[in-house]
Amino acid sequence: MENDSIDGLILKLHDVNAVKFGEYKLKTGMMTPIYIDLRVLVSHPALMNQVSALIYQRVQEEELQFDNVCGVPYTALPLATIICSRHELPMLIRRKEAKDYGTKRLVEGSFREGDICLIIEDTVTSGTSILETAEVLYSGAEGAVTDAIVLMDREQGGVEYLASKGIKLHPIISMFKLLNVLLAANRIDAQTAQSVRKFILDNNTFSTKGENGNGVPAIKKPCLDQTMELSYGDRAKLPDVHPVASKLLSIMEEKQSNLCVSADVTISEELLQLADSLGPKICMLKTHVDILEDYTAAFVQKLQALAEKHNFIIFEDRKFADIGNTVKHQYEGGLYQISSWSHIVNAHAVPGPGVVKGLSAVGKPLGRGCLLIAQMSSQGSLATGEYTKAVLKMAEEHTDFVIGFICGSKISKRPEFIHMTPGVQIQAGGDVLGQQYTTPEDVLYNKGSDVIIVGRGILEAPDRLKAAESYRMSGWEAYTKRLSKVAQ
Ligand code: 5BU
Repeated sequence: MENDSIDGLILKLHDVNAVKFGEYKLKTGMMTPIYIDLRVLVSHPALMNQVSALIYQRVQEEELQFDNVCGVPYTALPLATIICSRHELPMLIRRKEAKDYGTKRLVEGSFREGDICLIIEDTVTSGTSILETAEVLYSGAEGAVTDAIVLMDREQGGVEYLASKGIKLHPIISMFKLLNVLLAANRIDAQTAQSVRKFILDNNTFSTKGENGNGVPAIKKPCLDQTMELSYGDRAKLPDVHPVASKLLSIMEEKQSNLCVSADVTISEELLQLADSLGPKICMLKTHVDILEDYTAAFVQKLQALAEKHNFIIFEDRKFADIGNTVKHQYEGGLYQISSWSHIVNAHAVPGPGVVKGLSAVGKPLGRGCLLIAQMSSQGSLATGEYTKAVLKMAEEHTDFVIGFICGSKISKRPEFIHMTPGVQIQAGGDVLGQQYTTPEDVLYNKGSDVIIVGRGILEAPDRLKAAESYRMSGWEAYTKRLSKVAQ
């Protein structure tokens, strides 16, 4: 599903007052700082059509199999009607009350035993309305409802609750996405977005401990000693943070980007062109200068000028791994004179602390920073377990030069250290030479890393700029979601 069309829809929903900020009471009795009122949609036919088309698009993308469609009354009922009419699908209507004359049916429309019904809903908080509809439809017959599509998921546990009842919920817009789009468009301020995020995470309605006895998922109590994770901007201001780390963290906050592009191209002109076009989307550009066929000193000058113009950090992924004296020469001299232009370099810890000392002798007076390779993204990497722990210890002993790690997941709780993760693509998988990919969401939200490093995910995309924006957006969404996560 195209990100652009979802973003546009979110703004339109805000235009027509379907999304409101303030103090509202939900059906469950819970007070909420954000209210989603999609009943207004019926007054906006173009929007009705757009929403119906997006729902149907999801049906096709997921290749959902079903015999009938039912919209949860009332808001989703006309949406289901449009979809069923346009695509000639049989529909069912659920009555809210059984009529007191005639057949007393709760469901209108014909269905046979064994039929599967797709449910369409406008907003989900806990998921109970969908479950109730599913129960009414086939008098609770198991397996009769396998999937439901919802326009707006408040991300308060509905997906998990329905999954526990055997129903897969497919949300079109999630709360965190909505907040990020409205924030990026200056429709809401950062404080509002943050308070809503906190509310959503504190008020998850799904508890794995079970239900409260009447079919309503138990409300998980927010813990009292919750601590919020520091934002990139706050970490930039910590008293002990290294100047290069501080600069990078400030850029990340300002540009709302935790994306580092790995510019693995072999012609310098193409690299410069990449840096110029993707510059506004990234916090950092990673190079392998030794793969360039036409490296010149003039090239690095141009690259430095672009880093200034677009405000990004340069990271030469040199992976130093020799004795201190040798890496000192490799860093400072030779053809590339890396220390003169690259803000950050990285090193393997395998030679022992001498490698850091050698690099530091050159880089520290220039105000440069270094990342230690604690883990690698490649299959069968030996940098695991005790080795990773030893790398962490080495970093802690050299905080005047080491600013963080290349790693798969967060390995240090020190907020001054920055965790950067390569092997990232929108779809998990790998290449034929052992590279392994995880998603931005997994890296930033689940694994707690700070920066995603993306090469071919962007370089091989038909539209590199569009791909970079899509990685930036998903990276930022995952980070903001994590930021509000209550510490366990
Ligand atoms: P890719 O095209 O997104 O797979 O490129 C990943 C880049 O990150 C590439 O330049 C690698 O050299 C670099 N990399 C990596 O993939 N895995 C690692 O563990 C380290 C660096 Br360290």
